[in-house]
Amino acid sequence: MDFRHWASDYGQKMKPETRKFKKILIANRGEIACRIIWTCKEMGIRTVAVHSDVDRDSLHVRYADEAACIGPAPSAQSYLNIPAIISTAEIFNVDAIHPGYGFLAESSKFAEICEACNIKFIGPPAKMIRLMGDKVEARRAMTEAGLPVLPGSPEPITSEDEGMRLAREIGFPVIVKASAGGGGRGMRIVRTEGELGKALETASTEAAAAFKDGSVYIERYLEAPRHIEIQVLADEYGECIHLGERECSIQRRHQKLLEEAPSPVLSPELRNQMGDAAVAACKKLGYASAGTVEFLLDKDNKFYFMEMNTRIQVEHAVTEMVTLADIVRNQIRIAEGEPLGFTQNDLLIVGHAIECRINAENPETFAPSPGKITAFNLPGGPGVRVDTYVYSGYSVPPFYDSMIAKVIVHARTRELAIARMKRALDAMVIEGIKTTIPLHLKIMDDPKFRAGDISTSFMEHFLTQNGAKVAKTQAGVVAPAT
Ligand code: MV4
Repeated sequence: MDFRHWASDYGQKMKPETRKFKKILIANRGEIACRIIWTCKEMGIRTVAVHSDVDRDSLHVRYADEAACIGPAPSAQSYLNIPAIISTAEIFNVDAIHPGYGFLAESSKFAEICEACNIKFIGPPAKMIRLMGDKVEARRAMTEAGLPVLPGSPEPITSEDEGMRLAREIGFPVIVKASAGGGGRGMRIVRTEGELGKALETASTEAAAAFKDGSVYIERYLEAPRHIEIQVLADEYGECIHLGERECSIQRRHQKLLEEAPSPVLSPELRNQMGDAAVAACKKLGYASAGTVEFLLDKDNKFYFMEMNTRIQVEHAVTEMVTLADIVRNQIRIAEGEPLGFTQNDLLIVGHAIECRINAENPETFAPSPGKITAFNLPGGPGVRVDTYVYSGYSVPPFYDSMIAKVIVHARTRELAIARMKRALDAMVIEGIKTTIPLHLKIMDDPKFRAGDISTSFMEHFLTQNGAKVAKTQAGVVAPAT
């Protein structure tokens, strides 16, 4: 038997009673808080949930061994409230904090405060978070570390003249991006020279308002690329491996709707090339923990570094399905100071996984649809995983991200995974609120999706063809809340 793909069990060798971490605080809510607690339980680690006033009835609070209310509903006063979270960690005497995604997950300041308080931050070193948070610096560091990047400005733009000179050199179309940005905020696509001045100004104003940093830079704009990201795991001793890629091109206004692994278009050679490049760069930089290197892939299958995410991501589950690795377990083990314990050759990618994000939203207008869930049924059966924090009778609060569940399927081939997703979504019942389940069912039947013919423009075309009642926007103009 070939057990290579059970590489994720290397962390199991350490008995719970000899683990470094006895208790972890989860500084998050929703499905990811539940997901982290599930792994902690399997590792024999006690858990402390924190929650806002309106999250008392969330499943993460029930799953945890202990729980504390850290503030009122607005996240600025609860899930982003560093003093409340740190004092809870002190009172409950935890060894480490897992930040999940969003909220404080990519706050270098929070990571630093944790370390200063002798609480291990389950994530990369604070300086890595800071480096990757500055997109101009990240571009420079990754270029030096050997990753291909699109032609662009090596520094933030300081004047329109300088911007024009650079843009002419790069060649139109170009894209103006916020140095402190990411996720699409403070971005402008510029197709002609005449548009550049205004784009620099509006992008900078938007960035200053969103990030308190108005600096912007310019890059060559790729038309309808694929968004492909490489999951990496690195330990604190310089070992690093990749877990293959995720295809994340299907998104609307920079919110991903569904993700899959592997990408329908990557050859094994290109996967190795992108994976090895990501790993080499992480090793050079001294990265540690789980991380994701995001690339844009053009029509000629050339790839370019875009950003690096220093957190666990929503879509990590598709990678877990095709590798059998538990990424949260590995994050925790690495933070405990354990060596990775397995090599690239110990990892296999088996079959195909698809994840559909189920949001409490009107599937035609994408308007939020919070409220009470009056009937609830989850799909099961072979190859189906559901990560959720809601249940029958639960009231989805209006204050946070609208994602209430993730349905992840795994099957031998992409075609079988699509069939499996359809039957899973068909069996899923959520009444009392509107959800994006009907939208996902339509995508599963879309000929282009079924052919794997997708790019970051897929949803615009899909929504136009399906007569969606949503306002169209220039890609890159409107951005989500998180
Ligand atoms: C780009 C691009 C094309 N060319 N950069 C969007 C989010 C932010 N992280 C960067 N983004 C893009 N950067 C260059 N040089 C296209 C996008 C983009 C995009 C990227 C990934 C997934 C969806 C997207 C939707 C629109 C634009």
